[in-house]
Parts: sequence; C-alpha cells; structure tokens
Amino acid sequence: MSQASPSLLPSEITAESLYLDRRRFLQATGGLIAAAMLPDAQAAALVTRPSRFSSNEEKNSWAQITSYNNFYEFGTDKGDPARYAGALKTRPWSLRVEGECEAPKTFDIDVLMKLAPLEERIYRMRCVEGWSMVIPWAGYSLSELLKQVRPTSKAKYIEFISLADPKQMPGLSRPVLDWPYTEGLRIDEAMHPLSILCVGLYGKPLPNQDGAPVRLVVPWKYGFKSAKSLVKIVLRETQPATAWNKAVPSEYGFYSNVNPAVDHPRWSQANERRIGDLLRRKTLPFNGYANEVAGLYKGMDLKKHF
Ligand SMILES: Nc1nc2c(c(=O)[nH]1)N[C@H]1C(S)=C(S)[C@@H](COP(=O)(O)O)O[C@H]1N2
Ligand SMILES: [Mo]
Repeated sequence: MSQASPSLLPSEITAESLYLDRRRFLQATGGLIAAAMLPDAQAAALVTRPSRFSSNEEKNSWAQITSYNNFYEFGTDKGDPARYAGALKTRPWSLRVEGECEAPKTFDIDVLMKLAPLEERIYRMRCVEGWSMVIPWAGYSLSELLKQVRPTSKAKYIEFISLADPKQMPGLSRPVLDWPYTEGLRIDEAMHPLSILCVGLYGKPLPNQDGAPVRLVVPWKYGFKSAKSLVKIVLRETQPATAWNKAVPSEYGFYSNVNPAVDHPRWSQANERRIGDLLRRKTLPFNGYANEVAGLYKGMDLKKHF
C-alpha cells in the first residue's frame, strides 16, 4: 500500500499489522511528528456543545488525525490525502438529498453547518486495516438532516455518494474502486443518534484530508462506512451497492459492523493498534458501542451479514 505500487487493487490492501514492520512503523511515527500541523489559526472556530455520546478516552492529536488518512480519491498511501487534498475546493459546495422522500432538497454547505446545533462527538474510530484513533468530530445527528426531507415509508436504506472530480482528485485516475465512492446504511442505522453528519474536527472546520466540507461518521462500523466529501444522499427502497462491496464482496459486506469475532478473510480482526500506541489492544464488539447499537441487529446472524 505505497505510492511505489502503480496498480494497487483492493485485493492487495493489507492489514496494517501485516505490512507495518518495525522500520515502517518508525518511519510512520516519525512522519507524524514531521507532519505535525497546527490547526489553521485563520479557520474560524466552530461553536460546539458537548455530547453524552462522547468517549472519555485520550484523544489522538490533530497531527495524527490529519496526516494518517484513508481517502483514496487522493491516493492510497496514508500520506497522500494530506499531500494532495489541500487543493480541494470546498466552497461553493452543496449536498443533494433525494429519493424516497416528500421534500427532496439541495442544501448549501453554509446552511448545513447551521442546520442543527453542532456537538463535539469524541468517537472511537476503527479502520478495517487494524488501526484506530479517538477523534473529536463536530457535527449533529444525521437524523436532523434526514427529517428535513421527510422520508416516505418506502425509505428503507440510505445511499451516500462522495465527490468524484478527476480535476481535483488525482487518485481517480486509478481503478482502485468504481468511482464515485459510495456507501450505504439501513434507515434505522442512519437515524440512530450516534450516526452523524460531520463538518468539523477539534472545533475547526473539517480539514480536506478528513473529508471536507461534510462527511458521514458511523463509529460502530469500520471506517470505510464513513464516506467523505459528500455530494449526494439518496433514500432508497432497496439496499444500495457500496464501493467496497462491489470491489471485493468476499471481504467487505454491507453491514461492516466492527466485529472481533468475524475475521477479515486475510487477517484477524481480534485486535487493533491505537495510533500512537506501541502495543495492540483488543477490539470491542461494535467498536465499544454495543450498549447503544446491538439492538439494531437483534435476530441477525452477524457472521453472515458481515
Ligand atoms: N470518499 C471516501 N471516503 C472515505 C474513504 C475514501 O477512500 N474515500 N476511506 C474510508 C476509510 S477506509 C476510512 S478508515 C476513513 C478514514 O477517515 P479519516 O482519514 O478521517 O480518519 O474514511 C473513510 N471514508
Ligand atoms: Mo479504513
């Protein structure tokens, strides 16, 4: 998973624990320090209020959260988003919400920023590759947006679509995924208060490499469900295709709940490395959010619906 591999395919993506040997690890952490960026003093601070959903675990630093990213539209190396996303134009920007709803609507980003009071949501995030971070997002429950368009009774699923602009996104020239990046949730997952529409990080507008100007964050699922730089949301009657499921159906299912009991076909999901830590820790069911969300999956075989 480096810039040196000219034709990386999804099947070549590996668990961090498989490729991150000691040398790479030292390089990676050295890089984090070298890339230590401070929050842009110019960026206006967002007004946020605390949330009962926030974790009290130690937060990862701004430098870690903004220099070790997955955002394949800018390249597959962890440093590519920080390197190349800076030029992404995030104004003007609008998010279209349509499909099975009574009031489809296009929301300007500056309207979205104020659609509901912003909360600081300090969430544990875990990537399917085996690393995790604790991130102070700013946003509000996705349900606040969805209720604005008045979903019909046929709205059973929600599809999320990221920007795909080859002029701004160098990674689109490689067929790593079937662009645009798309993801999906069942309506009850999308309406769960933990699912947020995210517009900020550490009380600042979202940095481009983290999915500016607006992204999804679903903390009990592997990181890839949290689609970045959203331009469209479609309410659907049937389950939408998702980019990762289309690319490698045997490895990435629709649900993608963090589940230490279901191994990825090519590596264990039993533990994870918190970025900044040396030792790995046990991965918790639903990434530690089981009390809140396990009920959504009552009666489902989560080995089958992985
Ligand atoms: N559009 C888009 N969204 C995306 C991705 C991507 O490549 N493109 N990567 C996903 C993956 S695999 C992870 S782990 C998280 C990483 O978010 P972060 O870089 O802000 O930590 O974003 C997710 N959202
Ligand atoms: Mo990920």
